[in-house]
Amino acid sequence: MTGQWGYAKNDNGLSGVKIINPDTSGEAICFNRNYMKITQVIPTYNEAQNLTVLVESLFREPVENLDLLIVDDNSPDGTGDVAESLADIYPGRISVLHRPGKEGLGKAYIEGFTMALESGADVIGMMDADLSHPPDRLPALLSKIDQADVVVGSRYVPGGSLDKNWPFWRKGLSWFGNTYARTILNLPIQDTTGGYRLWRRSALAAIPFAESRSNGYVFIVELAYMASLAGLSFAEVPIYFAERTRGTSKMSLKIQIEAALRVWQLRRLYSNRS
Ligand SMILES: Nc1nc2c(ncn2[C@@H]2O[C@H](COP(=O)(O)OP(=O)(O)OP(=O)(O)O)[C@@H](O)[C@H]2O)c(=O)[nH]1
Ligand SMILES: [Mg+2]
Repeated sequence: MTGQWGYAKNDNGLSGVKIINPDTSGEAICFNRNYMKITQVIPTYNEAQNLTVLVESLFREPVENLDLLIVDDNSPDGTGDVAESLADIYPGRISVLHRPGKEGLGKAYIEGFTMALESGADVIGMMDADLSHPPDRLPALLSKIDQADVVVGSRYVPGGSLDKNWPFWRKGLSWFGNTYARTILNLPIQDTTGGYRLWRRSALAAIPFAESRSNGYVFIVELAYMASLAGLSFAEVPIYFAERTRGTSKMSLKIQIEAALRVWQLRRLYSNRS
């Protein structure tokens, strides 16, 4: 690199290196992924058996400047303590947000996103802690962040798929829930319910995520809806979604009914605003 250089941010809020070339007295800003600070927000509730493997897998990936923000809702199985031990093992790379009790995925993400933005992250990620979202796809997701505001790890684009051991009816149910949300809200992505996503800082800051009152995974749908209404751009990267092998699912009939009804509510809510 010749000439003077220093850190800079482009219009999208992505950090890069600004090179001032004395020969041409021009400026070139090359935005290099190596200079972006990436904060992956990971909500946990009873994920003590999964968290260590997840963290080790993420840090094995060739992603510079990756740090993790674990948002634990006082899990009875001691996930919060596991998170603290991991923070000691990887100093400066893991923050842990301890919340007093289980309040749902939406509230955990709202607090996590707020903290990640305050800490100056350039890219803010979201993913489940149960290893359903493959850590080794993080570099592929990141490779698209200079092309789109939001990058979605997708089960429903060519190359993406659901757990090969799921019975036909379960795959059908997942496909139905996904298509239902996409059709009713007219979303421009194939995977509307999957929570493995990366956001440019400017994109997350542009949507009113903290106003969401969605609780279960419909929060994920609401975020996509907010992004779509805000005119943000999306890219989808195929992922294989594996069933959790350890710990128990937090999915319940109540959460599924909330999702089904809430999608219609969202449409009414946001059409009244515009
Ligand atoms: N902090 C926090 N995390 C939660 C809460 N509920 C779920 N999670 C976490 O959110 C992620 C996704 O969880 P769910 O959407 O409930 O899905 P799941 O339990 O994995 O269910 P399936 O994978 O569909 O079987 C996991 O990392 C959970 O530990 C909550 O109330 N608070
Ligand atoms: Mg899961």
